[in-house]
Amino acid sequence: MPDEKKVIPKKKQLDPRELTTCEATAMMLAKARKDGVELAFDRAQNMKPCPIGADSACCKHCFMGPCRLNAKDPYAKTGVCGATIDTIMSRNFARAVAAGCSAHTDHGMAMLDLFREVLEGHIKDYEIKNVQKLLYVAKEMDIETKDREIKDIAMDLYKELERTYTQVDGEIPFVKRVPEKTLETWRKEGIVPRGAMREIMELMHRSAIGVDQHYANITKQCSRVALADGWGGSMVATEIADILFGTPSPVAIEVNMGVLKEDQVNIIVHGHEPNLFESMVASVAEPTLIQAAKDAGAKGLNLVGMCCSGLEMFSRHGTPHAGNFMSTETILVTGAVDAMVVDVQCIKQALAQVAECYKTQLITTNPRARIEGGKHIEFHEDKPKDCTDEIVIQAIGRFKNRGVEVEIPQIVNTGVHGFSHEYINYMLGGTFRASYTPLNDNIINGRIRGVAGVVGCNNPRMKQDYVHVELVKELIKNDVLVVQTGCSQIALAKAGLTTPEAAHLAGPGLKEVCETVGMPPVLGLGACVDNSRILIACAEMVKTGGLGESIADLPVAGCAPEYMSEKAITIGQYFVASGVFTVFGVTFPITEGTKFHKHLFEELEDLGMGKWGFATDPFEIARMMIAHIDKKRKALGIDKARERVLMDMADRRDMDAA
Ligand code: BF8
Repeated sequence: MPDEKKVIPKKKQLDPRELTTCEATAMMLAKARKDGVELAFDRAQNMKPCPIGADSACCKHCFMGPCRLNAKDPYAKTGVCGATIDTIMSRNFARAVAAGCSAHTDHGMAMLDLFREVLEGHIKDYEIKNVQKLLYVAKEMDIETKDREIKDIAMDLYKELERTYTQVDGEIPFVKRVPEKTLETWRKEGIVPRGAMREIMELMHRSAIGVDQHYANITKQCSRVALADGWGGSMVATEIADILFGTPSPVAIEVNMGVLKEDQVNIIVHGHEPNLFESMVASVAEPTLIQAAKDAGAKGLNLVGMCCSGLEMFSRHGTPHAGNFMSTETILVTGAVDAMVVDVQCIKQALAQVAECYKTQLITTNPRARIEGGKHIEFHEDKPKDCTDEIVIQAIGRFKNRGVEVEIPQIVNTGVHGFSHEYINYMLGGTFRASYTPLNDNIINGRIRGVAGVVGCNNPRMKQDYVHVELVKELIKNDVLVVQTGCSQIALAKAGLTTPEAAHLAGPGLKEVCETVGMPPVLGLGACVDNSRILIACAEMVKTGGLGESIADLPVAGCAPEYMSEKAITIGQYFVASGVFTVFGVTFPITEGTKFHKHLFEELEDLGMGKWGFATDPFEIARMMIAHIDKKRKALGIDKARERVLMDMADRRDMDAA
């Protein structure tokens, strides 16, 4: 039983199976209720979203208000200053984009700081693991590599990439990767990012009272900030993590709560920065700590991940993964977690209280993110194991005196994840002719109808994982290859769709390609910052040829069907600005029938970019994405090829039947 003092009174409660399709989460939600412990699922039932905020019809950027407009009659009144509904909504949207970009770019800058400190010799526990990637990125950035020391090349790369953040004028370095025509559109629209700090600063300025009061102009700066994330901060985070820790390649992983072991010391790492997790890997391999665990009666140390840093770790090391965003509280209900270690982003504050109920220590490690009730053991990159060894010692102490009932749902699923864009290149093209040509050819000949990115969070306003899984099933059934990042891929891994065997659920064309190559129809590409890998894959598809001249020409679409974070809004905006039709589920912070709505959902496409879409039903989302892919196929003149392939397939079926 949990600590009696922390028992929370019961309120309105829906059946767990109405709230999640994850069986382990449902089991632990039921247990939490039995134990009288309230979770986010329950709080969401008992707190309706603010209806004015949900329509983005409230302005609180000055203190003459907050001003409330009526979404049902949006132009009937304005704020005290005269701000219209369009100004108010675009300012609110801008602040979300700025916050999301700040999260990813601060993460990316932290990775770059680590890179510099390693190069300068101040940090000795990490090193450049992937010289090949370093040279590849350096060459792309026009850095001389011939006959030079690796360290000198790396330092030049550091200086070049630092511009992503600090540059006050010019264009961020990774625009070199953007297809020419896409870049032309950005230049025409004045949305090529200079440096992330400058762009975020300008957006915060422009969205303040009395500054930018034209929704279309505010949207331009939103795009500029969002692009500074996707082609800037996030891309740097991905590339530096690959250089320091290795580029992922496909690895079989175990996922779900059954990865916890009752007879071992279970340590969960949940967050976003891979350096903490990398050091945890070193600590749990420490013979003295393994012995200490055994002396405490445990069979060993069991390190597992959750959310995004977990995704980075299973992609690089095959570390087991316990679940996605809406399982981070429920996993504590197992009583089996001896330490939950967190760094930054997507850490629910309530974890501290739930952890306390089950006598688990919630350990914060990052100076940017402390939680009341959590124990803080600060992580310093120059002596990382001081922190992570101490965490292991604390976890062993808790194992010795668990003092709570342990109940682990015995559910383990497997998947194959870790598909970097480099690996897609190699996988389809082979060692000696690595290229995107086979992917493009299969799209042109219609075996693959198009590519969809299905990414992002869980949100307790939706049945956990349901939309992710049904949407992806529908897409692959229609020959759409799915690429994934973030919590979404854990939903699909739990549903068994990230294995090569899942090819039988795909349409005939995609199935044939998957079976020939031996790949799953759903490819996990890593954490949310690794959406940059999807951008690079799109750029490669354009450069390879045959599918148009800009990203906006590609038969691709994106979706975050259960999103909850501001980071997702930023990601959505950078995909839209890059040329991708992007559909969001759950809710969208906007009032329909307004000029700002028309701008985001229609007009951006006329400017040569992508556009936003919104739907909550997975089959409707799939319909919208497939219709868009077909529209692009038609514009490219390859819709006929697809019809021919389908006839071939029908012919083959007839032959088989004969
Ligand atoms: O960055 S998918 S819930 S964990 S925000 Fe968060 Fe959403 Fe998960 Fe990672 Ni991304």
